[in-house]
Amino acid sequence: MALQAASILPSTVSIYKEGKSNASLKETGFFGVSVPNNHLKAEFDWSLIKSKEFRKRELPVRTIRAQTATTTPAITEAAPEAKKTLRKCIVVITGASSGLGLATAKALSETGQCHVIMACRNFLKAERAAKTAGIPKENYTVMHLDLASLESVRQFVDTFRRSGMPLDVLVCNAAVYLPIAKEPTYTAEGFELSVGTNHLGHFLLARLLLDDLKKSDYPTKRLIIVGSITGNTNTLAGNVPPKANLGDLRGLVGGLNDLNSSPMIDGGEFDGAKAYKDSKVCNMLTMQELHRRYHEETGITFASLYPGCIAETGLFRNHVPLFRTLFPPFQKYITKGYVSEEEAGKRLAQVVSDPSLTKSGVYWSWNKNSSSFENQLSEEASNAEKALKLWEISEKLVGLA
Ligand code: LMG
Ligand code: NDP
Ligand code: PMR
Repeated sequence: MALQAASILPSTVSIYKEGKSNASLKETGFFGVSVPNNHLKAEFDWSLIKSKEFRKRELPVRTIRAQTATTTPAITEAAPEAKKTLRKCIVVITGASSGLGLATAKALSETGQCHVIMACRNFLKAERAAKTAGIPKENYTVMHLDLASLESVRQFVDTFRRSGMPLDVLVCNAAVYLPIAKEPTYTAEGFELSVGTNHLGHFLLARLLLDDLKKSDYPTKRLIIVGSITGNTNTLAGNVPPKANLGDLRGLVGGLNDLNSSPMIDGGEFDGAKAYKDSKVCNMLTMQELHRRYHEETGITFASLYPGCIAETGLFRNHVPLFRTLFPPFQKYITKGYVSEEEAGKRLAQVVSDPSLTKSGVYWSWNKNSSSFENQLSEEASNAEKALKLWEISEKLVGLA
């Protein structure tokens, strides 16, 4: 049995049909339906989302019926029991003020079925970025989050909860990359900045927001942590020095600063590029540990991904100008690993809302035809023992244990 968008009522929000296999849902998908955007803009009252009454009130809905593929029934024919109504999906994206995060927010907004919380450290920049990207006001909210401060992470969680909005998807996307730094810099709590921001800030955020995700009544709840090929030493890209390596995590145990031991997880000398790649290994290990601990109990889908080499994003803002000039053509014409921000945003948006990507514990990648597939992680990035150790040390560092 196939699903069809049988009736699109004027004030529509979203479609969903529960209890269908991924295979059948795939045919329609969240992206497969044309949404009358102007209706959404005009008629969706986003203050409904904010209100405490949110869960009680029924938002305007589009209906979809399960039926055989050939007939297109009139709206009135829809049997009440076959109707499913759904509010907008509330998606928190960290670092949505540029690059992948912004492109994802835009792609999700364009479905007309999501409201994005842009969790950003620079409020004005995020507002401007959303405006420039053409994201309609009713499809996003900017909230302050500085992942380089655990206090800010806790404050963000508090602000979000006070907004009264449910949480359906969390996307841990923000990152910093400091390839030419000679000396380490630190987060507010004194952790080396790359691992402190990319891993520890997100670790605390994910742990705290897990409770909110559990409470969501949305049909699919997801927690996504952006990974990367460069953290995976089973690839060519992952073998460009310096290579990721967490070692026995002695530097992390010491608190990632050179007062106690070392700013590097493995206890070695500071290297900004390695710290970034190590942080990506942490992101991928954390996703798997979350999956092992919580997937069965909560039904939440945990996923990571490599969206492709988005060679023109702000991630390379700290690299030497020559690198920033040569890197995009190198990736386009030599490695052929290049993707545009727009394409990468669509990929991450799939992991957020495509009904066919609900498998948990997966590291998604895309092939040359832009089809998603489950990719293999390197030995270290899939080491369950290391994931557990990382989890336990991280929870001590962020004050959860
Ligand atoms: C280092 O900087 C930092 O010092 C280090 O701390 C760490 O951060 C590291 O992993 C990150 O980066 C990078 C440094 C050396 O780069 C520079 O400082 C200068 C920029 C060099 C540009 C690097 C990009 C590669 C450009 C290749 C040429 C591109 C031409 C493109 C045009 C295409 C048009 C059609 O960075 C390096 O590690 C680069 C090493 C130097 C390589 C130079 C030769 C490259 C040849 C490319 C082919 C490689 C082979 C591979 C595969 C494919 C086959 C077909
Ligand atoms: P960008 O630099 O464009 O985006 C990073 C975002 O993170 C920015 O919005 C930035 O905010 C935000 N950010 C940085 N530090 C903090 C902080 N302390 N608190 C809150 N937000 C912060 O890079 P990309 O879009 O490329 O990176 C996004 C993700 O994609 C990262 O996880 C990266 O590892 C991953 N990735 C990127 C690839 C690529 O080729 N570019 C490839 C594979 C993975 P602000 O705008 O204020 O600076
Ligand atoms: Mg890499 C063969 C494929 C390939 C891919 C997909 C990437 C992705 N890179 C590849 C190959 C190579 N790179 C080769 C052969 C070289 C030597 C010339 C090379 C170099 C290189 C540098 C110097 N690449 C880099 C850098 C960076 O500074 C970037 C980095 O490591 O950031 C941590 C980077 C990247 N290459 C990629 C991707 C996706 C990056 C960005 C890193 C990330 O977002 O995780």
